[in-house]
Parts: sequence; C-alpha cells; structure tokens
Amino acid sequence: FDREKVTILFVLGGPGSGKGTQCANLVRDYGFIHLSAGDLLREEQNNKESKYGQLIADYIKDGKIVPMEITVKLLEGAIRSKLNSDGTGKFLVDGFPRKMDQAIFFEETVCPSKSTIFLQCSEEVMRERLLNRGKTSGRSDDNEESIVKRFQTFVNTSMPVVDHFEEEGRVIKVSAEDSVNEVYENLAKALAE
Ligand code: UP5
Ligand code: MG
Repeated sequence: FDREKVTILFVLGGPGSGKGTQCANLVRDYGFIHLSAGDLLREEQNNKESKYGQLIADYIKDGKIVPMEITVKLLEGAIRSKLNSDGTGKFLVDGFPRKMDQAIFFEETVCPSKSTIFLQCSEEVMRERLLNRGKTSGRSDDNEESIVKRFQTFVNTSMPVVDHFEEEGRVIKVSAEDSVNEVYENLAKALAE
C-alpha cells in the first residue's frame, strides 16, 4: 500500500493501562480503525488452520513476546484489508511495537508511525484492573502468575521502545490512573495539542 496515504499511531502502555478501552473512544470520536496486536494474535491462536496456534498460546500465557514475523504479518494483513477504497486509512496500532527490533522493522518495512500515545499507569492500578477483568475475561494471562511476567516483560523489553520514541520527541504521554472518562479527557486534550 501507499505509505503516504496511511496514518499510523502506536498506542502503548503496560498491561491493563487501558489501551483497548481508550482506542474504542478514539474510534468513536475520530474515525480511527483499531488494530490490537494482542487481539490479532488471539484470533490467530484460535484459527485451526494456523501452524502458530500452540506457539502463540504458550507465549501469551508466559507474558513473552511472540516472534515479530508473526505479529508484523498479521498487522500488515489487517491494515491492507481495512484501507478505504482510495487507499487511505487512519490506524491505531494497539500494544505494538513492544520490543525495539519490532519498532525498527515495522517502521522500515511496513509504515512509519506518526506518533505514539503512551498511557502511563502504576502497576498497582493495572494489577487490580487485570485481576478484576480476569473474573470474566477467560484470558489465559489474566491471573497473578502471568500478570507478574507481563509486568516484567513490559519494564525490561517494552519500556525501552517508549523511551526511544520519546527521545525522538514522538510520544504523547497521558496519565491513565483515573476513571475511563478522566483518562479520555486527558487523552483528547493531549491529541488536540
Ligand atoms: N479499565 C480500563 N481503563 C480503566 C480505567 N481508567 N479505570 C478503571 N478500569 C479501567 O483494560 C483492562 C481492564 O481495565 C478492563 O477490564 C477495562 O474495563 C479496565 P484494557 O482497555 O483492556 O487495557 P489494555 O491496556 O488493552 O490491557 P491488555 O490486557 O489488553 O494489555 P496487554 O498489553 O497486556 O495485552 P495485549 O492483548 O496487548 O497483549 C497480550 C499478549 O500478547 C502479550 O503479553 C504478549 O504475550 C502478546 N503480544 C505479542 O507477543 N506481541 C505484540 O505485539 C502484542 C502482544
Ligand atoms: Mg488490550
């Protein structure tokens, strides 16, 4: 596709920081298309035809990052299939890139991002949200043991990506501790600037 016609915003933040929730708000108000890397991986995991099902299941339960070739292919396919008929499209890429090599590979081979929205939230708050969601989500990683691993991966592997984009002055940082509506107010204000 034509990179000039495609706008990409990365949406990053720790597990449970509210990426999916706030993306839904942005879709409603700004006409973005929402692509969650985690959702795409879970879909692929459930696809009986896929040879990666078991691998993805194991990585997600352990809070580890799935080899990027798989995730980038899924994202690229989703972008391609959701472009407007004139080739334009505004995408929120949620939960990706979460490792430095993914960030570089995606921007070089698929499309550079315009900006990164970073939802900043304490582990205490995120843990409570995830355990609460775990009562009904059925997600294999919404349990104490997986949550600890997800936090470790986030701090050690994914934060360096945010720091890198920040050094380049390409991060919109938003406090994500408060209620969904308050966070969205912060976010909308930051985007307007
Ligand atoms: N909630 C949200 N906002 C709230 C607020 N302000 N106040 C109170 N409650 C709030 O929200 C989480 C929960 O909190 C919900 O119950 C919500 O109602 C509530 P959500 O919006 O879902 O937060 P989000 O940040 O999207 O949390 P999520 O669990 O999806 O984050 P993760 O980053 O952990 O999950 P993701 O699906 O992106 O990735 C899962 C796994 O896939 C990774 O651990 C990894 O193994 C794998 N993966 C890769 O390998 N590569 C990738 O590129 C991407 C994922
Ligand atoms: Mg999510």
